[in-house]
Amino acid sequence: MCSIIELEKEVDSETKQPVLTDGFHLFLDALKLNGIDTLFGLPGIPITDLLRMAQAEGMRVISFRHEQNAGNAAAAAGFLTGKPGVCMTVSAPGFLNGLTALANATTNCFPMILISGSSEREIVDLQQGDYEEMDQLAIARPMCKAAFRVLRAQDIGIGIARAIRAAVSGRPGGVYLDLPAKLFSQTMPEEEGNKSLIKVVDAAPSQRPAEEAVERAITLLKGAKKPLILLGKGAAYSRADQEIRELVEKTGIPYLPMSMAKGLLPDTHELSAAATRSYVLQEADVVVLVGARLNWLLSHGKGKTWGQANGPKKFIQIDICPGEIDSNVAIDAPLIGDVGSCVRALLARIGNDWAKPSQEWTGPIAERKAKNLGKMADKLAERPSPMNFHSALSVVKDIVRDNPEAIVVSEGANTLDFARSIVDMYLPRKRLDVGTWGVMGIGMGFAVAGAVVTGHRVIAIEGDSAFGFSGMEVETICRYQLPVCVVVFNNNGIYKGTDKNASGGKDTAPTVFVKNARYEMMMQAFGGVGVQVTTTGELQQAMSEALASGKPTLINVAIDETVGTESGRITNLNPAKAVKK
Ligand code: FYN
Ligand code: ADP
Ligand code: MG
Repeated sequence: MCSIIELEKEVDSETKQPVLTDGFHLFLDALKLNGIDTLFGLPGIPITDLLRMAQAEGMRVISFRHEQNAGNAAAAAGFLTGKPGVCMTVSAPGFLNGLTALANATTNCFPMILISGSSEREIVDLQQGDYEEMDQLAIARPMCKAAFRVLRAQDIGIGIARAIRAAVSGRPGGVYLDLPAKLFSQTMPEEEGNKSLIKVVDAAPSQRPAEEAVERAITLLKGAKKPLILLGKGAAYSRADQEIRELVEKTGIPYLPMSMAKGLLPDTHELSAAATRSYVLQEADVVVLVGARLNWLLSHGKGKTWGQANGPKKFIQIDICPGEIDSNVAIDAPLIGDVGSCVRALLARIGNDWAKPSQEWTGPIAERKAKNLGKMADKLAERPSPMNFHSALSVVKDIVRDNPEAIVVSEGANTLDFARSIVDMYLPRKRLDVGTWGVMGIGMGFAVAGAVVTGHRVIAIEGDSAFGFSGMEVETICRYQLPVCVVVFNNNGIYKGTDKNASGGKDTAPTVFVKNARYEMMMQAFGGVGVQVTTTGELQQAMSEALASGKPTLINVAIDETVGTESGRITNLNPAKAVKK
């Protein structure tokens, strides 16, 4: 608290009253003090005026049509910038709409802060039926990395500081900050209020691995005959791009990028083993996990994916989270720290005399890779009518090659899976997709964030079902005139468009949509460019024009409705029909 003398400095010359500040201003000042200049959200009680004031004070306020998309945008902004993305929602239903994005951010290790207005504690705790009454803090806590509530104006600074540090330190993740409506109108002397604000120092400190851990890893790697480096989205997020490239190229070890690590090295890199994924996972004897978890996407590190018949693998795991080690299988050489510090520590022990893997390992990889790339090239050259996923994606592949700076967003089943192996990425942190959960609905939120925080063009490669989850945000994209090109792979349904209602009834099958839906008219409805295409030539022209103009564009691509596979490449996750009746 400040002294009387100090207080006198703040006295208004006419009224002789202390100059006051309030919760609204303290909240915005705390965000700006910490370099947060963009808010993603949806106005409503009690945050409407707050968003107006934020905009009036020069912050970018991106207003959405559904809070889940605003939350996804904040999460993607966190991944792309390394600073926590901030999503603002109203209480109860708005908070709940943002919760899926908060949980998804936490699962993906993206730094994001969900800030929701809330009802008054004294009414909520007695369950007296307040407007949008909900104990939001209790509900959020299990879904995120940390959760706080601020009740007093003088605590706003510490609340924002704690939320920022929790979101980005260690393993990044989602944080919830609960602000009851009454907080914003609380006043306090301005100078005291300013002193209560905290500028966070070194929010995500580097964490160096222990010497003996580095030694252990180097010894294991030196003894490997068939080493493999596996890059995860944690490696992409770490921004240790040069170190990672040097590790691969100095050791000559083949690498496999998980989907959001694509582009850390160009997918065309000679040491990429992406086109021989099964072979290298089964045959490798020492696997270096770099910011990648041995979760379902990697068959939990066991079973036929890993060719157990060839004997147990040895794992070196670089991760900032100690609790991740041994989560699925024993890790022989854990390296706890941030990717940059860990890789630099390894590089310090890798001299120019490092023995690169022998031809016995790299030879079969190169052979299989050439064969698979050849088979893929043949498929991509086909021009069936109607188009299939391969022919349409061959066009997208070339457009992305010619626009390597563009952000690529991808969601769907077949659309997602085929795009992952067909559309090469050339630069880090340019691909945003369904991530660890495989969640649908991230598309337009991620696309808006990509355009807003990078200023680059965005290409959203969308299954028609996936697009449906967040499609209303095309209005948001048009409203802010964002350079987003949405490419909807329209095969009339989920997986395909030919399922039949087994009862013979008049309802369509659960996976089937309106035939030849005119998605492009949604973009036209809001002043954007909408195009329906039925050939690769038309698709190529529409995408080229969209990338050149930067106008919000939706291209509705007619895809053969018979060609999809149930759940794309994870059809095995569907439970077997046990009893045939
Ligand atoms: C990869 N491949 C290629 C290429 N790239 N062949 C030729 N050229 C290129 N460029 C080969 C690769 O070696 C594999 O063949 C195959 O193509 C598939 O590669 P992919 O996609 O990398 O590997 P795979 O087996 O699908 O990976 C498993 C997975 C992945 C679970 C990590 O399927 C995935 O990330 N799925 C996400 C699913 C999801 O979240 N869906 C959203 C909900 S869908 P082989 O080596 O012969 O195996 C709801 O229904
Ligand atoms: P992917 O699905 O692409 O393999 P995951 O999301 O499974 O990637 O794994 C990311 C891992 O990276 C998480 O275990 C997380 O703790 C870790 N991680 C995130 N950021 C960093 C960082 N800067 N340094 C080291 N590890 C990190
Ligand atoms: Mg579909």
